[in-house]
Amino acid sequence: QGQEKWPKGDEATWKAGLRGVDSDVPEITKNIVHHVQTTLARQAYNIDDMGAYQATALAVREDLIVNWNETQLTYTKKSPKRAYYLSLEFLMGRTLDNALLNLGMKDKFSEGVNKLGFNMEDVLHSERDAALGNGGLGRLAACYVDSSATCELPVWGYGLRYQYGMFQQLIAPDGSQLEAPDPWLDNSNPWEIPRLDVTVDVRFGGHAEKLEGNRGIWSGGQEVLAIAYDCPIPGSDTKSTNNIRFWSARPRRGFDLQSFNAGNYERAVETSNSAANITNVLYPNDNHYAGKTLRLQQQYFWCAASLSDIMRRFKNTGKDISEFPNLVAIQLNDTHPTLAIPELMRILVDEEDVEWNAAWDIVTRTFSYTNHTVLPEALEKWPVQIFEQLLPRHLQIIYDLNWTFLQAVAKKFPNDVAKMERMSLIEEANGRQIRMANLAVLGSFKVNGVAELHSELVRTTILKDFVDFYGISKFANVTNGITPRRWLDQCNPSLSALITETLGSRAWLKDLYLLKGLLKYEDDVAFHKKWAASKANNKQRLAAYIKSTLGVTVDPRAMFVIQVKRIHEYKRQSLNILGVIHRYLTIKAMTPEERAKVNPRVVLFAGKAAPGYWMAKLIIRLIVNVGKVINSDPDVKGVLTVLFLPDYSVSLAELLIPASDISEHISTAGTEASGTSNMKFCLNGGLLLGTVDGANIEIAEEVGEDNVFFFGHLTPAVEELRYNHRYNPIPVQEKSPALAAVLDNVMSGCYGEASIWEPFINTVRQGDYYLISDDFDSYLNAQAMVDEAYTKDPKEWIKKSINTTARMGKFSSDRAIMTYAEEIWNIEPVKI
Ligand code: H53
Repeated sequence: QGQEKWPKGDEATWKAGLRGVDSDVPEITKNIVHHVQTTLARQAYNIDDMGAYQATALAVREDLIVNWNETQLTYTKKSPKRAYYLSLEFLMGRTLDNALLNLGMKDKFSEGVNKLGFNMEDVLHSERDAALGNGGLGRLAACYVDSSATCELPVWGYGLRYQYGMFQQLIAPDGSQLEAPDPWLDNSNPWEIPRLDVTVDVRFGGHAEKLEGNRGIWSGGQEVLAIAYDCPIPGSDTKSTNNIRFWSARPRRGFDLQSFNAGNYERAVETSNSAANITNVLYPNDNHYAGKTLRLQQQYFWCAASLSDIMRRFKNTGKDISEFPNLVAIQLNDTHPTLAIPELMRILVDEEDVEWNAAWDIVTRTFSYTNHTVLPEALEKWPVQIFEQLLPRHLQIIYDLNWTFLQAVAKKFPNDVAKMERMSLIEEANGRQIRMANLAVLGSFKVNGVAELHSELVRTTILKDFVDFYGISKFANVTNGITPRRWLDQCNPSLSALITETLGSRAWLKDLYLLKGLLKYEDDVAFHKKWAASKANNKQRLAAYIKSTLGVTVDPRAMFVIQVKRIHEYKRQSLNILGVIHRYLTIKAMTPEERAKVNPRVVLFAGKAAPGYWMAKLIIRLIVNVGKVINSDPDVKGVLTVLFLPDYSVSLAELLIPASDISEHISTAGTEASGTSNMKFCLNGGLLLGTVDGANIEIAEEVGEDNVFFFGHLTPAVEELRYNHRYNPIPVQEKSPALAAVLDNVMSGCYGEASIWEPFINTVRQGDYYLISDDFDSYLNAQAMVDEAYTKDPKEWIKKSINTTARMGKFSSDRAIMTYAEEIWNIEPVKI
């Protein structure tokens, strides 16, 4: 601090902003100073970037709250049908920049912040990511709340306020992933409003008694208090401001008085500890079911609190309970909130005295369910035994529902015992388990997948029996989308400005199809120049970050190839790194003259592996170690650089995505439900290299197949290929000599001892469930096409890039959320 000037910025402005001083300093500046002075209890003389961020956030939050209040009052007065988005994950990232842009106040605030001696970029970067999610599913929820506010739809999100979000990823010297906790609330969170008066009692355990008419009484056990924290979600260029209500767990009573009086203090506090534990930590699994009891407790805690809150709000309308589905739609984001179905039954039957069949009618007109995966290891099945202990009344309700349901199945498909077994809510094999997907389908009026191919797979594979039973009309598709506010305007200011300048207004941000207007300039030389300059600028920005964090210099003139997403075998980062090794070996075998002709590449990876996913962690380790060897080999210097960027997050994505020339979305066909980062890269003018999977297919339909690089086997071939791997295996050497050489190279010890990599290499050599060996040559071929397209005709490449961005209109989450609103929820926009 020694040489720093205090106060930063203009002393007169600071003084004029103080309380009680009459001045003509702009309101915004005054407000920031006011928060420095009276909320943070700090002064011009000791405020740093973090303090400036906090004061600015508190000032912006006031505008959000005013709009929030107005929005909520309007909803209460008009009493429209509302939708509730139940999601165990909301991967929000940072809020300040997004709020400023949506409010249209970024320039004014930047000016104020500057006057006070701070740089807006530094202030924005002082904010910590809210990482209450793992990956695609959680980020989708965040995009959807942005879009629902922007489209002025009466939608609330419900989630959990985890004390610890997604773990921080560190890379050890040997290349392994290490995990550190993410105490994101330590600096306090200016974006949340604690509602200490909004609480719900949630019961666990105890016993359930059955009365006549399927009614029941649930009593005893332990009660946990749910406390609401609200987070305002501003729409873009509208007053409409929605809400996510996050629940936090507290012990019902300070501690158990009986144990306390009996002199057992520790035992007394134990109960309160276990209650508060419920919202301690986000489970770090993506696309994988782990079966932890505490996770089921989280799910029930959240469902019970949210439903009680929704019911209370409904009752305030004074309407008869039979009107519930006319005023309430509830979307289940994956099977995580499926307990809301038996919970609503319990509330209606046991507490509201609604007759069982009438209650079921209400329930099945209220819920709809989004499936996000067909991977068997991701499908939730909870042991009946855990239910007996934690949720005895819900178990009774599930049994009663199942009884009636299976009778109906038997009636429709007489003598098809196998079908009944598959459709039952209870799996009888390997210990009795409750199948959450079956329950979600049973209790919902609509079930949707998240991309055309995925929805088709849902209908023809995992839920085929249900389609036979209910008919096709219960099953729909809503292809995922992304918010163009965060994923272009905010993360890529130079491209956003160019688009606005070219199209003459910012209207494209709320009607993304307007990007088509860029096509007029696809051959315009001056426009090409500006387009390329924006990309170059974003690559430099990323290069500077890489230099400052990893100390590595990358050349922004090289082609940037990026694959960022959760590390998972089905996403095949392994295919990418094996392809990189092939490239490395190829270049090494070249003469210097030949090398000089190679298209220089910087290959970037980022993503977290679930802490318990051993193979995914091994793949990270391989990537890091291959990178070390390649990056220090003078033979390939300037031609090939390979880096694993640690601790992938929303904020890092915002830096990476605008800088890609090409990104990889290379899952085994039929495994990636949709993918959403593919949309983000393409919206930012990065081309796509991918398999014919998930939303890649629809992206290609929109931007044109000649503007994407497709490779690999198609979904219908996968089953037979896997069968052959098992029963008629062909050695890798025969299938792909190129791959065989790469595997041998890994096992030669040049990236670390062979024994380290052997378990991974064996998955490719034997079984090869994810079809690396089947797709490898086709992958190399696609990479060669990429090199050719990039080097042969740079103009053509820029034209492809412009075309890609211009044709991404379909993938706005505004389109997706309006489809949910119109075709599933039956809700309408409400003007504030
Ligand atoms: O959901 C995304 C999809 C993506 C899919 C992902 C997902 C999770 O992140 C977690 C669990 C799950 O079942 C699915 O893998 O393909 O784009 C949003 O729909």
